[in-house]
Amino acid sequence: MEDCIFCKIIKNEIPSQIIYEDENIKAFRDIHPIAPVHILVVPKKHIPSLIELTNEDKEIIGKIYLVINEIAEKENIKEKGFRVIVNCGEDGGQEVKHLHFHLIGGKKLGTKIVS
Ligand code: DGP
Repeated sequence: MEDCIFCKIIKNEIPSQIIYEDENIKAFRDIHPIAPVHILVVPKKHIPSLIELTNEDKEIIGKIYLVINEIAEKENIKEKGFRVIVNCGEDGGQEVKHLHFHLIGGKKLGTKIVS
């Protein structure tokens, strides 16, 4: 999608620190990290948000979780643990309207995930 910042990152029109890439998925470091490891994992297909998933996206969402595990291992946070967050819509705090999974770790995270 033309105006989507993550679509531009996917097409390498905007630079990013790429962590993982395959035919359908890209992962890159968040520009405003909230922890030592803060990586965004995104489908290359422009899906605006979680609520716009369709049946045809089932496979890619499953693959995204496997990729998250792979990245967690490479980033050495698999053993100690990490958090995966999907913000959805205005109340959910979603700023970028392209479905993305925050992979956050590398420090002890608070137990309160709602603020
Ligand atoms: P959310 O609030 O869930 O929509 O999170 C969007 C995240 O995207 C936010 O943590 C900052 C990150 N972000 C926004 N623009 C860019 C960018 O141009 N490059 C990178 N690497 N991350 C970005």
